[in-house]
Amino acid sequence: MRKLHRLLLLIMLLLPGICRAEALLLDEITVRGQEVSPQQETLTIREVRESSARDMGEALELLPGFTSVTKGVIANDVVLRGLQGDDINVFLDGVRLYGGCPSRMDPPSFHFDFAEVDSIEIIKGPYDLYNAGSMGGVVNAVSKTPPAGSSATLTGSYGSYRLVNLSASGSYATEKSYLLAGYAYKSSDVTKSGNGRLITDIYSLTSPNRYKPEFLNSGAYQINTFWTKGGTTLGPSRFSLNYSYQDAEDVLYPYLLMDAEYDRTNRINFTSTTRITGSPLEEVSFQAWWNRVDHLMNDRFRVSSTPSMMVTRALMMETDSTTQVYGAKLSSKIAAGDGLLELGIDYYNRNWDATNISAMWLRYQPQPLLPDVDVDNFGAFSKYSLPLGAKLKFTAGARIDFTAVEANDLTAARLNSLYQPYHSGSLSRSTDFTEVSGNLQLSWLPTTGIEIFTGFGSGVRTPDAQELFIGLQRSATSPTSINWVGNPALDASRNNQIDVGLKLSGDNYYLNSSLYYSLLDDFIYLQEVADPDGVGPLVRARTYRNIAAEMYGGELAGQYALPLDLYLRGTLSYVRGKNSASGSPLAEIPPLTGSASIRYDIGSFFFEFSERFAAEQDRVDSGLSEVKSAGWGATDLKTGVNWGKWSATGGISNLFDKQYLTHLSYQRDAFSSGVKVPKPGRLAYLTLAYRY
Ligand SMILES: [Cu+2]
Repeated sequence: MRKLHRLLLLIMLLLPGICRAEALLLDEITVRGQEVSPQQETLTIREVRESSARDMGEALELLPGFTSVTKGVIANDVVLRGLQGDDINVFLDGVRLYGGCPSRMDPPSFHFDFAEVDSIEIIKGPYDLYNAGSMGGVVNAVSKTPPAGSSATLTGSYGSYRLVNLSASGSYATEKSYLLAGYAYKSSDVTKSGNGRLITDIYSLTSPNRYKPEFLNSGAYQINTFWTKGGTTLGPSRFSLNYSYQDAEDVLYPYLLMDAEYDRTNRINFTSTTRITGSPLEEVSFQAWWNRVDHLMNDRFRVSSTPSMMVTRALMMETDSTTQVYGAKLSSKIAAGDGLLELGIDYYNRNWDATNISAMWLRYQPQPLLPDVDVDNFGAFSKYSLPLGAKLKFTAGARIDFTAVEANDLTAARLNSLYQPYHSGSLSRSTDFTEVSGNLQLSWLPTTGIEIFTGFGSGVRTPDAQELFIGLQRSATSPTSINWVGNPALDASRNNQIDVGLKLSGDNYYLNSSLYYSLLDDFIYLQEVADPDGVGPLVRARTYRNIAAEMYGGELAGQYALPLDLYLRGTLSYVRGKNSASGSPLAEIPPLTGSASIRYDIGSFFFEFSERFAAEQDRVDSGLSEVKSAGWGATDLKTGVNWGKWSATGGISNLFDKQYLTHLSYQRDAFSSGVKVPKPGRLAYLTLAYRY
């Protein structure tokens, strides 16, 4: 397989090309400066392609307000303004998609490939009413729709540690119909961090979680993705249907106690849009989708799986997990007065089921880690946008959701013996929520090039299956043992947020600044609870509680075109979180983070020098044993050429081989080892692309 990949690369290298310059950057300045409102962002796939990002979590770090959680070489999880996991929605084409792993090995964005994606749209804050649960914002990747005629794209990257990214896609489109198909392969060996050590080599020589010597320097992931999409127009209606399959094999997660043996994902999405003329009802859209992820993780690569009196199989622990989501949405656009009214209803069901086996008490005890939990959500939304003259635009909307959750495989006996001792009040294996959310937004354009935005939003998200019903009982023999139990009595989290934004733009610059303040009611937060009776078989546990919290911060981003085809760009992000009851800092909050770059770009050639940096984070939650992290800075170089249908980009990230860690770690993991994974050291990469 690897030989074939090298051959493909070589063929692409040797084929000739033709020169043609494109002034992409000035266009981007115009789009960012004028077409996107201050609480929104877009990331073009060009920016992603130029970077060494392996996944969306890393790619989004190019935008202010975004950081990511690192657990290994790939599968970085998206964090927006300090909110992560279910506090934000991460979708592809509006499709709700979840990972199978209870430790977020495979966050939603892991399950599609960059090659499928055209752009990524972001709404920061509780201003998305189309979807349930966009409490902290929404990240929606938009897949490609092919241009007229036939087209094809081939890209190949090769880099340090045998990094390989290959993709091929082709499409054919007539005026009315189109069909596209694509395939992507990516793999890499384990990378080294700035101190020259493999990122798998972070454990002490006595830790049972350390990798067996033969797996320390092995493949870090191997991912194959296949997708196809077709569309047609019939009278006033447009239809599209998409199917994708992804297979990820042997993905290493040094941060956790286990690695993924496989993640297998199937996705189907159907959309239709009907335009109506001569009636106030202008457009009706319908979308229906289904997806499923099968995930298997175990400790086969770790010393903990070494045969012993207790370990009588090839592994000491394993989790087999499956998640499935299906849903539908009906929405409409109606001309109402001088404004536009959008009305819609939607439904989704998510099932999540995971079984853990661990060698305990001299046998392999299966446990319903996620006891076949069904979440059913019914929602209705409305949004009204009204231009008030040429300079003011007012938008208001509301959403109501009814959510029912049931843990089908949680027996009364297990609920009483494992969950109840850690909680007061009588627990049940089902719960439901009725929640209203809404927002008001006003944007004012006093003069060309100035936009002022202000918004107030109240967004909600319901607790997920894991926060409500995870159940993991560990052996009471070790003093460090800790159980994980959900809290079936959790309330939904609510984010009441005020935003103010200012955007300045001209022909050759834009500057976007935003400030926000959030009051979080019933914010779902981790809590450590003591051993309920001080004796076995139960030990202390981690569970979830609703707390009152507040967060505030801001972002600054700008780009400026200098003479001589030089461009300056910079970003700065800050967020501060506080547990209102205890007064202590919230855990997992990124420090002050930023970037600065200078780029020479004439369309056919570019060269960029950039610096990414983060301050020290000393605001930590010591109650969760969170530790401070040091500040850091890393330098990246990128260059590229375009010859018409051909382009080549390459770069070196972390040029000076700095050893650094990002502050975030996903403490909400039942299987986190407590040891952080450093970011990669120096990495070189080269990407060739051919498009026609
Ligand atoms: Cu997993």
